[in-house]
Amino acid sequence: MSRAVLSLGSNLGDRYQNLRRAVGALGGSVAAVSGIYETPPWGDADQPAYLNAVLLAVDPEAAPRDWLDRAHACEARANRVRDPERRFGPRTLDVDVIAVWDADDQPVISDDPELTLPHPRAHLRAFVLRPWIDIQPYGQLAGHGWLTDLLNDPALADDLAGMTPRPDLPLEFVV
Ligand code: PH2
Ligand code: MG
Ligand code: MG
Repeated sequence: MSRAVLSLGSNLGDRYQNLRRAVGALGGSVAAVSGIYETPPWGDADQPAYLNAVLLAVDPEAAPRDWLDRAHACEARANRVRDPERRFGPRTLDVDVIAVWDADDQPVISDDPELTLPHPRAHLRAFVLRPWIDIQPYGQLAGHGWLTDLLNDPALADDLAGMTPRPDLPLEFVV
């Protein structure tokens, strides 16, 4: 058994369609999806606004590495376009593995550079934490604590204030 929190982001092309396709590609493993938020670009200001969402996926068979492979497969299906020169630059679809729990419900901790768990910048990113708390109100980020506390950090206040919920763009009815 393995559970994963994945974050979805898009700021190129049909952003909503790109997120819907990602949820569709993950299929039956998707257990919960957040709302979509329109978010100002983080890390590299010179790019369009993102649509972001977070989902919880469950699969009794999946090893941590399988979640990364599935994330990459989603990106490939969305014909991911991205400038390799810009680390935090624009992209059609980004699917990041934020956190994974093992069969005993323990958080997986890993410093593997290809799949660092939990995601090393998740605690800094309102565009991850805010949608995540939609689906796990009592969620914790291993090594950093409760999502509620992280979201109350004044360092995130501006980013949170800049986010707009997009209830006009539902994700939960994707088939
Ligand atoms: N992803 C990035 C860089 N910056 N900013 C926002 N708001 N949302 C993202 O998903 C995002 C970003 C690269 O992964
Ligand atoms: Mg990313
Ligand atoms: Mg990524």
